[in-house]
Amino acid sequence: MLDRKDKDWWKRAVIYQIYPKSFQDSNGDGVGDLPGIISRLDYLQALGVDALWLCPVFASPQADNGYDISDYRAIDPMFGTMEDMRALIREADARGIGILLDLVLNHTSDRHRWFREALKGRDNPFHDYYIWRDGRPDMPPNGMKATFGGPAWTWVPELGQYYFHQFAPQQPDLNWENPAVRQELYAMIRAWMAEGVAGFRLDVIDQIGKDPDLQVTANGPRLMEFLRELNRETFGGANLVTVGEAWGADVARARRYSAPDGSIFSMVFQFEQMLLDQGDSKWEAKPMPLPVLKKSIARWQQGLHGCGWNSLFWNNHDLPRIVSRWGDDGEYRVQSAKALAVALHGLQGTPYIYQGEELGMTNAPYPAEDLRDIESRNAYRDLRAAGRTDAEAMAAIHRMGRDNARTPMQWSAGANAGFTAGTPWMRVNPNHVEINAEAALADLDSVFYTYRDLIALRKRYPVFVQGDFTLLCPDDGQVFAYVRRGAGQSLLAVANLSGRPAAFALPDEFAASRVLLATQGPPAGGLLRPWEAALYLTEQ
Ligand code: TEU
Repeated sequence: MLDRKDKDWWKRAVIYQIYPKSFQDSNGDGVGDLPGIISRLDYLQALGVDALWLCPVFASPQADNGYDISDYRAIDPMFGTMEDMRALIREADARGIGILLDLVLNHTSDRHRWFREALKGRDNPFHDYYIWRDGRPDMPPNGMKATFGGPAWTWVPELGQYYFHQFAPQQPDLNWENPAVRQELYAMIRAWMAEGVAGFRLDVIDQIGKDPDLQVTANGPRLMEFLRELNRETFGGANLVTVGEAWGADVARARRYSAPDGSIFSMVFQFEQMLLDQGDSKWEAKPMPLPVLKKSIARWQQGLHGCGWNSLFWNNHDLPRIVSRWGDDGEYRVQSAKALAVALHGLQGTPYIYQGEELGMTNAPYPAEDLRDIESRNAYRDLRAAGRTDAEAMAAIHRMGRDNARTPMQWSAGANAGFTAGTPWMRVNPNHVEINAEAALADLDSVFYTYRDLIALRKRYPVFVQGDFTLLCPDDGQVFAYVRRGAGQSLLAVANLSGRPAAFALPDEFAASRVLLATQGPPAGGLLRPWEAALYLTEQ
């Protein structure tokens, strides 16, 4: 068990991400909830994770599944009560597991009291909590587009003004230029800290310094100033884990965000690797040769070593399932899920496991009427309007849509995968009869145990946390292999990320090494089986 009082405890931690709506329902309303999470803590403890990041559970009209918050200080009744949250924090803590809350500080719901007040008039004290520009109904201030489609400006006839929203119109952006806004948010964060949370994930945090007149959202002029103030006024010095979501981060920026002086965050989520297989938009597929992915990972590993900290993830609630994306969700599902796990968990940084990843859960190619996500629904409309056929639009959504990750957690082969006794808010993937936690726990060869072993190894061998990074065979199109050296140990990670056998010669340094983990029995030497992966260790 990690002691969260230790400095930088999160460098040794593995964090599990929960999408609360889809994790476990306890009361039969078809929606996951906090008591449901509590009932699954033993499972998470068996896996060995140190903390849980919960996607937003605050009061919300759910236009964007909780990323539209109407009260930051209240739990949405759909998820439970404040008492349930306290019980979750307590029960998780008893198992050595901390709770991370998801802070959405860039925008609120349009149903938040601040926005409803703001709508009452230009002289209302809350009006300046949001970003307004005068104009005419047919002439927005500029052509900025919202992430979920349509313009980023919405007209309010009563005020004769537009408000700015980077996401849906139901998600008006807060005006960070207003010190009162910042102080309200800091006070709210301090209140959650007082409840004993272990840390925070900060949604689209690199957008808070935006300048809509310059058409700049990420990395705006006052961003670093706001981030330092946020740190100082809240979690700075509190030994919490903080991870900022930063789509706009390059290596240099990530170094500043995660600087060892602790002045901003523990780490950020950056998305360079996640953008490599897409063209102009996520709906356009682009081939991604393996060397491109490897070199990108190597640059981040080396770029932050000793002067920053990486987060490691293949999945989250916005991304398609990794076995379907870069693995093989058919014949080699189990083997490819394991190989991808090994490839990621040997790296330096804090690994994140997204619910169901430890089971090798796959994408869910549902028909249009089963789509729940605002982004996918809008994308379908926009792709059709741009001349794509129904089949083309659906293929793009099936490949990249966010609902792939959001189907209910597959606990068992039973009705609704054991997720709910009622009607699930979103359809359960029919493959739960084969892919589920009960089956995984009963099978020592399952993906679950590879994840469990990887988590345990990270705790046991300091090279996982401290080692540097050297990429082997950078141009090999099948094998991802690298060496980590540090703390008197050398770790070799090898993964055949293809469905064909691949040649790989063990480097001399590892001739007398120990196999820490092998996904397909003892490695044969010289030739890797399809999707085979292994970890080797030598100690000086
Ligand atoms: O995501 C940020 C974000 O930019 C995503 O919308 C991303 O661009 C998209 O999924 C890729 O097409 C965060 C949350 O993780 C996401 O769930 C929210 O919808 C979004 O912010 C708004 O709060």
